[in-house]
Amino acid sequence: MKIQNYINGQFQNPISNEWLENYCPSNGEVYGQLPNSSKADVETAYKAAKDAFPIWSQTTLDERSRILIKISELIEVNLQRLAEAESKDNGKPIRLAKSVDIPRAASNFRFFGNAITQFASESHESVGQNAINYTLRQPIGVVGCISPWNLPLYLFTWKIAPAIAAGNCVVAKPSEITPMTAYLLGDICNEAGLPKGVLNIVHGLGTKTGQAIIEHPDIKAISFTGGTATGEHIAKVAAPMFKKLSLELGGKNPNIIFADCDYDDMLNTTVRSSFANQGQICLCGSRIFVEASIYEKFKTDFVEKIKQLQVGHPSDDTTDIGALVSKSHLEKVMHYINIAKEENGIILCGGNKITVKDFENGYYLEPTVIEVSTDDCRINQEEVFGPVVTIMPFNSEDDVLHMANKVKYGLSATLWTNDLKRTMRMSNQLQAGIIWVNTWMLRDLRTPFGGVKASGVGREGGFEALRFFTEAKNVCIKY
Ligand code: TXE
Repeated sequence: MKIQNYINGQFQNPISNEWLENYCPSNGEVYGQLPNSSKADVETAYKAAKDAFPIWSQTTLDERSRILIKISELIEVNLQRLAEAESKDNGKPIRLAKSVDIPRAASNFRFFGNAITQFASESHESVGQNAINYTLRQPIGVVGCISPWNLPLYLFTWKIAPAIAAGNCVVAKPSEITPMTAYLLGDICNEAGLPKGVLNIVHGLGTKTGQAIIEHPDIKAISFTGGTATGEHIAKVAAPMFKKLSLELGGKNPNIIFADCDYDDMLNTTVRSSFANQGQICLCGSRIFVEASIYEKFKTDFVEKIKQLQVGHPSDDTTDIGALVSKSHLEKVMHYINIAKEENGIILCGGNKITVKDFENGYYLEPTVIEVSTDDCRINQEEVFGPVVTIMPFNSEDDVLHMANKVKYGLSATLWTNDLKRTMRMSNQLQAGIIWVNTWMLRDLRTPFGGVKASGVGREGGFEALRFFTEAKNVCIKY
């Protein structure tokens, strides 16, 4: 299966005719090729986007909205096909792709198709000066969207939908590790009547194709989700050109459990917040802190539940944990498990690669729970991004708050308690962009999404995303 670039509404081979191999994580085999696009391909995509911009930016909100909602509907019509493709490309259980990834990709288009019709700008009357100011929110022009491999179509559309809703034209690059559903999106956009050139999808390596996007002097804004090191690099390249940047980066999120929580609800949700998508979600709660009085009980119950999780082939409906996304990622996660052992972490369950019958070369790993006695160890400070969590007890609110904040990241935090005053105190003081209390990953697309510290800059979601993808221009009229 050969994936092609989608430029100016058409599918094209890379100009150099160079290709990369696409691996299937569940069996370790190459099952297709994707373009190894160069600067020249990015330039072609840029030109298509630039040419489409004058008309698209002047297309009525009603019409833009209609097209985005049509794309959303077509994603729903193609749910099964897209879910199968996502599961095969990424290794995630088909159940998850069907219930989360693809439905949320559809929601992204529907949400921003509706949101753009409600997006309003401000006006300020300068009282006593006989003047009125109003703010225009104008699209930026050609923007770049670069997305990662963990939630491929979901995060790809999370960027593209607001960008085009706001009237921009896009040069987008999905992760080279999971290009398939972005490729399939091209046909859907054509069928929905998205004018050619509004969205251009260029496949290839981050260091080559991605680099050409971020270096392009006329791509004026970059929305990126991925690793913190890559985010740092993008910021350095983009800064001298004064590009607008939205960077959603890594996390090392605390999951803080107090004895007064609703225990069963907490336990079930913590299984999910630890291991959903093989732990490869930037929002996963990878550091679990449990109040000392319930620590031993939690430890026993949690480990028992984790041992019941089924690791298996992603297309099997009973699979809870599929394959990790790539061989090198599996090795990275294994490396961290070894580091934890060297640091005297106690492996309470998991820790080993798994061989799934008939798929012996797939990238499977047991869900792993590690007990740590100190918060300073590397396994508790660095992002692993796999099916690995640590647990440790805490004695007081102050102690746990201190440990929760003592990492370089600040994406999300989860808090389990029924004490309202504690909820308020801790929510105010936790250093994170997103706090969940007595829940996890409950998403309302109107809310601001993003992190602080090394988890990034900027916010996506709702009108925040539409503000990011527009320039505010104030007009002052004296009368
Ligand atoms: O991500 P990269 P990787 C974390 C996680 C993971 C680590 C590395 O800890 O182990 O990052 O993952 C493109 N210019 N997260 O290496 O490289 C790349 O092609 C422009 C957290 O796979 O950051 C891909 O499309 N683009 C995370 C995208 O950036 C470049 C999700 C992300 O890949 C580029 C994924 C460059 N120079 C990993 N280099 C989250 N926050 O959800 C790479 N890219």
